[in-house]
Amino acid sequence: MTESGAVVAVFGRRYEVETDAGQRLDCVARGKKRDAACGDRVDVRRTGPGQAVIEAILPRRNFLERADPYKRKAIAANADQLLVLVAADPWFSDEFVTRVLLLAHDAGLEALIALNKVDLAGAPAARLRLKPFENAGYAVLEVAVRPRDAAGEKTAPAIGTDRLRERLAGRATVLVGQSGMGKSSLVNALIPAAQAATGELSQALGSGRHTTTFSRRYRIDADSTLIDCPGMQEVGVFNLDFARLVAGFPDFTPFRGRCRFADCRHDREPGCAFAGAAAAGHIDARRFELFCRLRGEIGPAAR
Ligand SMILES: Nc1nc2c(ncn2[C@@H]2O[C@H](COP(=O)(O)OP(=O)(O)O)[C@@H](O)[C@H]2O)c(=O)[nH]1
Ligand SMILES: [Mg+2]
Ligand SMILES: [Zn+2]
Repeated sequence: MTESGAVVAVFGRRYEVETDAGQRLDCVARGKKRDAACGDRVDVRRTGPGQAVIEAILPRRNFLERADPYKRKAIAANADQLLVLVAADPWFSDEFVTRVLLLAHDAGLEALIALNKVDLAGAPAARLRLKPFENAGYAVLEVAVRPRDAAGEKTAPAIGTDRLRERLAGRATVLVGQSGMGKSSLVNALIPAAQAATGELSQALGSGRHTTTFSRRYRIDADSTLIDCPGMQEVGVFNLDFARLVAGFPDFTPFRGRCRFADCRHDREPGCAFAGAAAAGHIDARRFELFCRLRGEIGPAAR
């Protein structure tokens, strides 16, 4: 007998499935079913008390994944949007942000950026670093999910979380960010029962070093979920091809089809409209630089 449910956590090769009857099962998967991701609808068959095997992954509305030349890695399935968390401190990588936004676009997810820790002195520099993304049309929300008070000790009330909650309401959101940006703190602010291990805690437990793939879907309310993907450091885009890479830079759209050569790779060819637009400041120079870097990394996209 099989039962249906949803994958609510992935730890390496173990999957936690919540059945439609509300039971949590510890599951394993074989073959193709190993790329089950948080948010997947699955059929499971029980093998013992609280244990089951994933028999089938049901058709997906969408699938967010990353890839390097050797391996594709599932991130989440059936989500509505992606939330990239960056922070005023430590310094975030705009390349990381560019990569995840690209993957989200390719998977058909909406995307938004949240700048956390705006209580810290690094906020103005971080804002400046996000300008190209705002200009490209991405929404940027400012938050401080776990601000320090003046003494730098006790935690002060969170800032901006109400607006963020509005953006998450009624939707399935994938949360990504480099480590230290405040993902666990955000999860704890939105879902008090979550008790995700934050920086200090995971350091205290000495777990800062181990890098088991791990993602978990949290329920904010009856129709809003948040999928936390803490272990994501490298974001390969090898699963994209050239056309999909170009499509993933919405701010370049006005210049598409305007290059001298129809098959322009936007790589120093004469009459390249992208390069021209970047030189003239119509396209952000940094965005174009990152585009050029990623162009060297995409694969043949055999799907
Ligand atoms: N000042 C300040 N610190 C924060 C804020 N949010 C999180 N932090 C701190 O940033 C560190 C990393 O947070 P954590 O949630 O573990 O980040 P994660 O690695 O993305 O899960 C912790 O020491 C948090 O207390 C904030 O809004 N303001
Ligand atoms: Mg964390
Ligand atoms: Zn071109």
